[in-house]
Amino acid sequence: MKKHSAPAATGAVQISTEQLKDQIVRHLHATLGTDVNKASPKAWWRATCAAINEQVYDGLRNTQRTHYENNTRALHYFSLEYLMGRLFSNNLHNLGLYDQAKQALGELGMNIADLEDQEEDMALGNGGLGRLAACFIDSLATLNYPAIGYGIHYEHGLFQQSFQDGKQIERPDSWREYGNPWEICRPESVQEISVYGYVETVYDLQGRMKKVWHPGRIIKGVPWDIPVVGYNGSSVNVLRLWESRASDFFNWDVFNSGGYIDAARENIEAETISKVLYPNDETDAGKELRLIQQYFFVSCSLKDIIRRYKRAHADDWSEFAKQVVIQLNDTHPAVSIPELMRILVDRAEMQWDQAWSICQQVFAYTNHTLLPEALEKWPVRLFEKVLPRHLEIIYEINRRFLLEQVDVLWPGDDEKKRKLSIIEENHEPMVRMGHLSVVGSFRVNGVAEIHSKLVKSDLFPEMVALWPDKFTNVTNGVTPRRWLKACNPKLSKLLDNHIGTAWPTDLKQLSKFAAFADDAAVQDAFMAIKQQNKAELATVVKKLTNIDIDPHAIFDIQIKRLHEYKRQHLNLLHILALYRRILQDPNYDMAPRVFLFGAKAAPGYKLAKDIIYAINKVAEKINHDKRVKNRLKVVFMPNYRVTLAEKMIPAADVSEQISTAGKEASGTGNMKLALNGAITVGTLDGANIEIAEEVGDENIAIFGLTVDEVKTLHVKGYNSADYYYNNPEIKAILDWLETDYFTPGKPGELAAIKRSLLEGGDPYLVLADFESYSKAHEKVDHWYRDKALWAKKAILNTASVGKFTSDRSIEDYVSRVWHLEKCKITKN
Ligand code: Z16
Repeated sequence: MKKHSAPAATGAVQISTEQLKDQIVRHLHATLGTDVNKASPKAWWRATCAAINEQVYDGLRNTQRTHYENNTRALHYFSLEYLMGRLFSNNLHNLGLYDQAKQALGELGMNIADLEDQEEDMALGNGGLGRLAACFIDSLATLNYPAIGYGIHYEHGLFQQSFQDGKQIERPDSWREYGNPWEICRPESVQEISVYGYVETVYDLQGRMKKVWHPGRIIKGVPWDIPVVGYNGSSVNVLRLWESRASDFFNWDVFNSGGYIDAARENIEAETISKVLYPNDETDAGKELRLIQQYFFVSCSLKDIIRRYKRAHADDWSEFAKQVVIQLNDTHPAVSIPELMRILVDRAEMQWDQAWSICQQVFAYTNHTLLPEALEKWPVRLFEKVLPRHLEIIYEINRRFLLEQVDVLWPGDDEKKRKLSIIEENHEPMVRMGHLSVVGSFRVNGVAEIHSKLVKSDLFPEMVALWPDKFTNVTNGVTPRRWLKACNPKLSKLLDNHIGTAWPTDLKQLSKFAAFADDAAVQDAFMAIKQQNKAELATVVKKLTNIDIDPHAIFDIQIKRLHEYKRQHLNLLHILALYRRILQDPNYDMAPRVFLFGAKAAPGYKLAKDIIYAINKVAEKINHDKRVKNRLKVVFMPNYRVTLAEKMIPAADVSEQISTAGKEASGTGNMKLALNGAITVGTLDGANIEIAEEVGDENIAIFGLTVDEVKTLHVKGYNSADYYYNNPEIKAILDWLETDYFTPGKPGELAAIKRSLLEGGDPYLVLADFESYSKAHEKVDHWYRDKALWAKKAILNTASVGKFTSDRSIEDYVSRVWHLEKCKITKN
């Protein structure tokens, strides 16, 4: 076996273990007001965070000074969501101090893992889109790109999930109830923003028309900065999150007029804006508060950017588009486009054409979904009430677009105008945020090859005809620092020993590991690590669910938001099929399997909650059925979140990526699982297609209809009942769900799933893909029985997915969209 000694991380922080111990103890005394012999684990955690922050803040100061001195062009990432998880071990790893901190704490009598567990997840996001933003800001800092993330400082992140008799219960997430050691309040940078009111048309002395917005409400935005530490002591960038407060100015007014109670009420209303994250992924809630959230953070952020720009350029706007690029993470921040127009035209008194030219050089838009129910539309009526001036500006953007673009390419074609108009003219007129984003951006990207193709062909074909070069692809990625190095330390060590230690920032290096795929000793080491990770997960499962699972069984994992298109119910039907086969044939031969789920359902999504309930009820029955003889176990992990993902992913044998082809834009869990050596059972959808290309057909179990076949089937007319009547196994399983077998004394409780698949027409083609899915699982079962074969496939998965580092995604954005320069940070 080739050995590489780990070189001292080049840019890593230099500090001795003794110094680190001293810092921790000093913070225990001076920051926490306690002592080594009586400090709680929480106090130890906070003291250690404070010690870590001493190193972080050095990097932060150096980074901000270097960027300022070099007058760098910077990327501004606008996102309603950042799913950060915990920062303790992440910051230590990126500073190169994890092992040292572990040692220091050990010598102080503390276990680092216990301290890590003191931290609440920072869950300011729903799922893939929010976690992508978190991986991207990690990569931006690691690659030394000047960048800032802007978002909302939600008081409550994504709800906490528990189960009561198998049903999802939501409780509020109060992640910072007792403070958050990673954030810095910056009162010197507060902003004020306006909403509501009316627009007045006035004429100046030269007779020029001007629009004056008289706002109805003024709200204060208070910024909280979270330092984002690059790997190996590179840059420390900032995530700036805005918290809403009542404006002092406005409150005094009401207060003085004697309206004390009214003032208090306005306070509450202002603070409501950043109170809670909307828990819907991929459905447009369409609520007034949500629009205000979007506008609030966008307006604060643009004013922040402009304030910084003006420090160097005063009122000279000519350099603005050279210094500033803004990435819109989905359409959620698309109101940025009319807001920047308003600032330039109404405030800076710029000509429309010049302002529009700046906008079109500054904004770029990432599309994350094709699902119609996720595409944001705001009723014109609501827009007018909340942002009357912005609606006028959108009308003007639209007027010029239809006249100068659409009518030029398709003269007199009203049908084209109707389809392309930013305003949907129906019974209730709506503002189409996707159209606005495409029109206002210089680049539009999808998040995987197939998805970007479908964005062009199915979502915006006419926009492509107008601007063919506007559209591009950037396939998603994940940070290997969190999703391999930190979460799977044993596998990381094995990789260090065989391929060297450069892989965390150069993930293509993993391909060198392929040379060991047939090496029996490496196979054994690899599988022994998987076995240990599974044993550790089994302990977590026992603690959270009281279910005993066997670490020698196949760990088959589906972790993602609960959605019909993600087809957790297809997985469930297959589990029922296996159970039924076992009951019908007591000697049914299968490698023992544990099916693990992790998923939150949007609180208002009835069928998603029904599916959770069904999985829990089926699990209860199967797990207690002696006849199963431990061949089958089903576990629904409560409160799936980043921290739980970090424990499940390293323990996965099988990765379930089973969306209906064409529906999952990319997926990123698929990448994390393959990176940790899980074999994918998946459809040819999203990034699965690119994973299959990288790992090779023999190292992935692909099944189901392709995108083209799905389209053809829908055109032909899909009749799910055919599958029900023609496949006795499907019929038996669906009928089973209607009985009281899984819900004793309460027949029909699980019938909603059957109904959606039959009367509901099975819009996601679950029954059409069932047989092929079942076959794929039989293949996986056979592979697993051959230990060496499985080990080889698992190793080749880890070795082949270097493409899916978020560092590569960021480099793609830089060359195709952002055109940034790296900025090496100097120390002083
Ligand atoms: C989200 O997480 C995604 C799309 C969307 O419209 C809204 C939310 Cl909250 C996901 C996609 O479903 C997933 O395929 C993709 O990998 C992820 O965004 C990141 O691009």
